[in-house]
Amino acid sequence: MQTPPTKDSSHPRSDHHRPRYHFLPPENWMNDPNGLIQWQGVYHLFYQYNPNGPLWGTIHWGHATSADLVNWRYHPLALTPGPEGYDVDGCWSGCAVDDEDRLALLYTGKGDDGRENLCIAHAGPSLDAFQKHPANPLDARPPHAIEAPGIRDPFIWREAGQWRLLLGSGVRGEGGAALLYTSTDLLHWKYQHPLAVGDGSTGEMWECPNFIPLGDRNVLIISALPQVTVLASVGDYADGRFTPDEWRRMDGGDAWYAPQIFFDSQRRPLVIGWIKEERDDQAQQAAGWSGVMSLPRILSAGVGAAPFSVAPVPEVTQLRANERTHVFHLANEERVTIPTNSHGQWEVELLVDQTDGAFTLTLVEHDATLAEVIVDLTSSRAGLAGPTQSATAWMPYTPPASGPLRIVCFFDHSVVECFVQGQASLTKRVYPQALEAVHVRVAASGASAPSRLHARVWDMRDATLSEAPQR
Ligand code: DQQ
Repeated sequence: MQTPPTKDSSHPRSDHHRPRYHFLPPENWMNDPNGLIQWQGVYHLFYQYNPNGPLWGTIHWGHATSADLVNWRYHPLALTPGPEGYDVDGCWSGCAVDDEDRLALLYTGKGDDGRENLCIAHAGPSLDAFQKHPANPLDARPPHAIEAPGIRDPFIWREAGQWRLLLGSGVRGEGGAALLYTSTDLLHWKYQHPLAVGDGSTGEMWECPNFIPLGDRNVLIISALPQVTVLASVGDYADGRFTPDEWRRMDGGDAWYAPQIFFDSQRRPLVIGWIKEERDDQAQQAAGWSGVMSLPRILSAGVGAAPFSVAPVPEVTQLRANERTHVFHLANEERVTIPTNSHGQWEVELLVDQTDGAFTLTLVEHDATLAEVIVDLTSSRAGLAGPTQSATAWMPYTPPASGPLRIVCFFDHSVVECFVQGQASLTKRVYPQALEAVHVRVAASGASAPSRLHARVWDMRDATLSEAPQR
């Protein structure tokens, strides 16, 4: 069993753009979260990982655990490609389930023939060693006529005494698809039909499908290719088929991808996504690491215009320190700067008493814009712009029935995660040269009355990311 790389390479840690309270491995490349599960009280996060360098390739499953979703321990690598041909080119994304009291990982084996194979591995007693099943690769071919561009990223749940499996795929000439299979033993799978097929506007290939009940409806989440965008729709589920109401972006930025969702023991639907780098390969090579997980978020059924809501888990507040409060009365077209701190780790909460026009929260380095959250109060939508691009997506939110609008932004060296009214998320990467020069500037425009602004700023402590004790 390979162990995760030791931390003798100090240079990933010396990169001032490396986050300190978001999860990431000690070094090298990480992409999708996999196998999210709370097992005997402990949260497990597996992840797509290249132990050989900071760019995508030779994909293994890394493994970490947490008692609180904030502080994590690294464990030995859970899945390593090969030596069998069915996963020799990579152990791609998948999920974790309770297989009669054994932790089982269902994953995508990338075969030496280029095929994507459904595979299963079981944990030994320590949960630090996983045994690939001799029945691999499992037979989960869809009918040939579908001409699927891929079959990957198993997502599994129990229903009516059976296992149900979704594979991310597509139907040639139609669009992305989530294919539905059933099984009684996790080894033998029977193809049923697509749970849902897109009409082409949602991509040709759906990666990483996630499907859960949400309130009294269901929600399907997909990572659409070639757009590389996460879409979700609430809809009706009957007879193994899902009818979406309307596909919407799940995050208003372009950096958040391939999320996975799971229910914890409190029955909270928790979602973690991969926050990609938005700097080039050369910069990632030089840094020695790439990719970070979003803060865990809670998904809930929306109200009004927003069909679902996304908010950070409350556990994150344990990292807050040194609360500062600022109160401003902001005249129309006026802007003020809210000081943050010099070390690039902070959270700001804004309570905004403004009912029309627009409110903008701009992350600036000295005077230069790094990112801009624009809240259109008149239409109740929020967007995320960059220094050279305007907002690409507008996320609807339901305004408070009374009282101020609440905007929360987290900054962690190069990660920006903002949440509007605990409903709409906006995620972006920025790479400032001088962390001490990064501040928040707020402005009101088109407002019919001055707005009152109540701001709280906290320093955020480092999360603890440590090696698991040797057994
Ligand atoms: N990443 C994995 C695939 C998945 C894609 C490979 C999404 O299984 O479809 O690393 O980022």
